[in-house]
Amino acid sequence: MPLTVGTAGHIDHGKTSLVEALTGKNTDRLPEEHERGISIDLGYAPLELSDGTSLSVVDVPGHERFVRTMVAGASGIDLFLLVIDAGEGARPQTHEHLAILHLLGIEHGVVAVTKADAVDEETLELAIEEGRELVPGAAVVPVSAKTGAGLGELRAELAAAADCVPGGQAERPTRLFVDRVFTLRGIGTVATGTLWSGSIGDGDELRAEPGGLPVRVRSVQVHDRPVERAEAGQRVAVALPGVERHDVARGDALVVPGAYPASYRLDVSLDELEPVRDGARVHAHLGTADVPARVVRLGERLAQLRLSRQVVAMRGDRVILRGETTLAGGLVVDPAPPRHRDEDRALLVERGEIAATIHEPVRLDSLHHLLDGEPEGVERAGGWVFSRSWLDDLEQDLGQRIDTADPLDPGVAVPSEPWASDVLPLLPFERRGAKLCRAGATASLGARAPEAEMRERELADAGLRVAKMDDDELTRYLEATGKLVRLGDGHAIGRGGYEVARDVMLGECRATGGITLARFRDLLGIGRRDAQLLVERFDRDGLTRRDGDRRVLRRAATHPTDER
Ligand SMILES: Nc1nc2c(ncn2[C@@H]2O[C@H](COP(=O)(O)OP(=O)(O)OP(=O)(O)O)[C@@H](O)[C@H]2O)c(=O)[nH]1
Ligand SMILES: [Mg+2]
Repeated sequence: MPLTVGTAGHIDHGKTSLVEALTGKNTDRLPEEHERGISIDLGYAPLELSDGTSLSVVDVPGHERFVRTMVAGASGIDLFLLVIDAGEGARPQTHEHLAILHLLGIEHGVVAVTKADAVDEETLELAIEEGRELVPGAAVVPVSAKTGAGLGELRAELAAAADCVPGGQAERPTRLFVDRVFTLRGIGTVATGTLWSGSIGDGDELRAEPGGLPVRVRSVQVHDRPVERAEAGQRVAVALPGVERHDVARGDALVVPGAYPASYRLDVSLDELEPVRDGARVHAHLGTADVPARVVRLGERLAQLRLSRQVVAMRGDRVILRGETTLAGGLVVDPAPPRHRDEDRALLVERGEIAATIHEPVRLDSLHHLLDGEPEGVERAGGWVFSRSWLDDLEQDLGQRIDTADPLDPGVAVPSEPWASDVLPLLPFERRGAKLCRAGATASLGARAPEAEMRERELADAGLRVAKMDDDELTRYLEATGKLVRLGDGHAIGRGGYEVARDVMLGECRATGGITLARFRDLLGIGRRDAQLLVERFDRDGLTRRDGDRRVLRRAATHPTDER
């Protein structure tokens, strides 16, 4: 099983020299690194051990300004190689790096007390003792990169530590956190990174998340050597044909489509080095991503991280929170939680009681990162899951609103939520256009029936005369039951009157090609305002349109069978 080992330790303590002594490769490749004699960016080298263990070494910078780079390098490693200068002993970044390793859950590794050639026996003993106290449980090996002393023992201890690392990453879906992107002539964009899980090979169709950019993988290399497929734990370079250099960046992840959610929020269980207050603004490091974030405390131990960019996480991932210094680690409990400040929910999710967190509908496919298969004890409709009690509440609430709705116009607006079309058929209501009613409900007038009848008679008696309607409820009822036709400005006309007026208009238009307002008024013997209201209604009904001072028929109304 290929594994990645990451260096750690204070600036100038000899990390890069030790990696070179072990692997033969100088991992400082930037000119500035050579000029200043310090590491600035991450360096990589392969290390084959005599027992066949193949390790990828990630060399990290020790400078306090580059701790965030160290975090990017240390995320995803399996083993640590903590380097302590025999003459100097542990210094600030020795402690900070060690704390970060702890927060990342990296338990196995070796301590190298280096530059052994440069100190006397007693000083060396003191440094070894300090190493043992600092990292109980790890082998502490005195070495010299200069003379090569101790390197054999260091290799053996690395092999022994590698044996303790649990496997299992190979079975998970592919996820490669990108740490470098560059362009090679003739090849195009190349991305490198450590393969966290799964495998990657020529022709694989992946997504660069969080952007969701589809990519097709070409020519996979492990430490500059072409391979057919690379496995979890390996240091990988892949060509991405057709992808622009700036479409992918450090912090992105190449993943199997749909296997990991991209999310602006993470629910985490915190391990604090310093108290992290509610609302604190921090940098959240996950994989090679480094994202400004706000901490929303959910209680003693749990928090929701609100991120300024999406990240691609899964349950069990480790996050490092930093301000000026390293503040805390977080174990991801929910990689794509809803926006909430609900400790109970987070506690349930942490315990794996996912079904208990489901009330209103959530998409089933949004849960697959929290559990295998389907949650038990919840209702399902289409792609949605929700609780029985939520559905009962919905039925009750809609029922109540329908019952108190206007009896003349029964029903309530159909809920517009995305689940509506899947969930509403489960309820005993009837959908009529944009309304939801009790099955079989019709408009009824109740106690106002005599009043409505009287109004209806008045309108019928009025014939072609337009009436002002001042009772909105009655008007709507009479309209809904086909007794009147509404005109503009709060006016209406009885259905019979409307039909006579319309027929007169249609007859004239068909005979002469159009009708003026004056002609229409004269033919009906009504006032100018009433005539005006009527022709406006004809316009609205799509029967007529204006043409100079006349109304002419719209095409749909020119044929007699179109009359309604
Ligand atoms: N005498 C002696 N000097 C060493 C040994 N290892 C490293 N050095 C010297 O220590 C200095 C720092 O070594 P580096 O390997 O660059 O240290 P580093 O930990 O990688 O430093 P950063 O990456 O900047 O944190 C260099 O001048 C090395 O020559 C050693 O085993 N013996
Ligand atoms: Mg270095």
